[in-house]
Amino acid sequence: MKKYFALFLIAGVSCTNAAKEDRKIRIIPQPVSVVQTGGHLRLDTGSAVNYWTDPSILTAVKVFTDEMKDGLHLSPGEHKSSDIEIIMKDGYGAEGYLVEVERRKVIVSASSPKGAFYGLQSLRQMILFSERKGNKILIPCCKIEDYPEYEWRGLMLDEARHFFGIEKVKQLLDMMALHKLNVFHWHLTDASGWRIEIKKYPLLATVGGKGAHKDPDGPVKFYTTEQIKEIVAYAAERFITIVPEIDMPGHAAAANRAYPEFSGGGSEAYPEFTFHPAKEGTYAYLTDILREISELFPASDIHLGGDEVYFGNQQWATDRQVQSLMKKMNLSDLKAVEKYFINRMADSVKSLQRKMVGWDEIVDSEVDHENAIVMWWRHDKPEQLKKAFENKYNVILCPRIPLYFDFVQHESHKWGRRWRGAFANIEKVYAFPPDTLPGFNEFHDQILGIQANVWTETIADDRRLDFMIYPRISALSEAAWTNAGNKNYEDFLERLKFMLLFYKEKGIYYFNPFEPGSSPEAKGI
Ligand code: TNX
Repeated sequence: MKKYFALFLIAGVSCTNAAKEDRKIRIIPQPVSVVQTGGHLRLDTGSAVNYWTDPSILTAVKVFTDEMKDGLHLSPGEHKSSDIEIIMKDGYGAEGYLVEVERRKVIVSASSPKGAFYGLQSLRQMILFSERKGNKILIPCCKIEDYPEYEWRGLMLDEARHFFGIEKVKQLLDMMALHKLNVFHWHLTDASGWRIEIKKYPLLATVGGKGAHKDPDGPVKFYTTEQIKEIVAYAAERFITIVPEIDMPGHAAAANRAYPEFSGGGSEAYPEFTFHPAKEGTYAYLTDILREISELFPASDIHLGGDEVYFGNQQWATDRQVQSLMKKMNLSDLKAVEKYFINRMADSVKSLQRKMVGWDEIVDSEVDHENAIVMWWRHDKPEQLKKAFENKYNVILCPRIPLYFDFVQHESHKWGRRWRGAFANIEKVYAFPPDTLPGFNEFHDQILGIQANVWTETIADDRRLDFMIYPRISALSEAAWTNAGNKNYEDFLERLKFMLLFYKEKGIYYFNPFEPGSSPEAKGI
């Protein structure tokens, strides 16, 4: 922190008592254009937000005013003289906005409620990170034009290996919204646990939900359908889409504990790892599950996994029914069986009027590119990214390095993954995506966006979860939102210092990249 910033707290909001010369505007992710016009606006605890011009933005305003409650007491409603005015009009795109801070008021203009919400989130950061005098907040007059670089700005949380629960997920959604991240990919099923209630197959949750990674005898933990609805609604109020993942045909051991009749067996290291690819009943069962999923999640996409099937498909080779399926369908090897399975389930997803998302293995299964989105995760296989592009898939970039947040972020960290020594420090996250990725320029239109994945084999509690997500989430947001030409790591770090204060205020145990020693590594397993 530069020395002229003395920190203090007002009504629960961290801010800076900055010196006169501090007229900076600090927003993460950095907007497209910020022009300061001189002078400042004073807001105080009685400031009002005027939204009567358009009731469609009611949710966006409500979330904003609730968020500001700790600091400013902004009251939504029809006020004669409004301090913050929101205007809906054409020309700002699906997610863009214009914020104009004048001496007497702020005007947020947008073409969609989502854009208005993002304008308010920028304003929220300006309020949090601006100079204060008593109960007055001085916001520099300015004009901010903004829209995102990528439409898919995702974060994935694996709650199958370890379960964190509603409150932690809501906090994560809050923090995603603050950073204008808009897709929460929820990894709800894996070998260690099945975390979502399915009415037609209740044992999935009550039997499959038992235990956690390395703790098979741990308590049963899952989300009820009511809880799922609550979280989906909470996300929607923050303009976040939740894309659920039901992993198949591998990573299915938890489901197979509940309904062993659909197991396709496993390997020594990965017992009961797969669904059975040759039983008609498997497809009916999984389609029923996806139907319930589609009723719970309004997202246009459902993630089917499709990764690492070879970890545990050995028994397919000797299974009598798989053998006869191979003969009948002329499938020459187990890769062909996997392809058959994925395409059957892709058809199910299509019949539910949804698009499938899958890990980059699905490229080899040649699912219809019109109905599938590929997540490129194997950073050691750039050729798979190229292949996805060449086969016309829309792609989300989430390579392990630097976007797997179960990888360590500092040389000194002991728990968590590395790849031949390499890890995922904040600078690499920030610099992503490099234009040297294969096909990056040629196929740029097929890149929907970027996503970080928080796998939790080594993350067993909230403290470590925080430590792995923060502050990399801030770097992720700028990587996803801000155009490459507008990114500047040094400047980001200056803004990040303020964001760290906000994390602290929220009780988040973040890693401090400025002083690694001040934030000892949270223990993993
Ligand atoms: C690979 S990413 C996996 C996950 C693990 C992760 C650990 C992917 C599609 N599969 O099952 O949790 O590595 O980093």
